[in-house]
Amino acid sequence: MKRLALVLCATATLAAGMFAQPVMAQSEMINGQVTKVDRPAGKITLRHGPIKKFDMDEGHTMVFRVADPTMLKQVKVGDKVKFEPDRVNGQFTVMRLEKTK
Ligand SMILES: [Cu+2]
Repeated sequence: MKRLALVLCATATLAAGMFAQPVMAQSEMINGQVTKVDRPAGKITLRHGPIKKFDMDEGHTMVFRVADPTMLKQVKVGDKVKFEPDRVNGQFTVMRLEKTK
């Protein structure tokens, strides 16, 4: 029985290692440009480059929700940004937003 526990432990460690990869991919920052800011709705429109994890192979313009409405105070139309997109309750959401120069 002791041996079985060891095997299970090794399997769990392996599984944890396998999950480390997607977590890394989640923090990928995407380049974009702000084309619209809708503060009352908590939404931002971004022209963005490819987002592999959403199978968006080509850049385009789309609307995102923001995880925190205060993010929208930091940017205005025309700003170049880096952002971390994710899907929250099925909606494309900006988790992190940084202005770039
Ligand atoms: Cu898109």
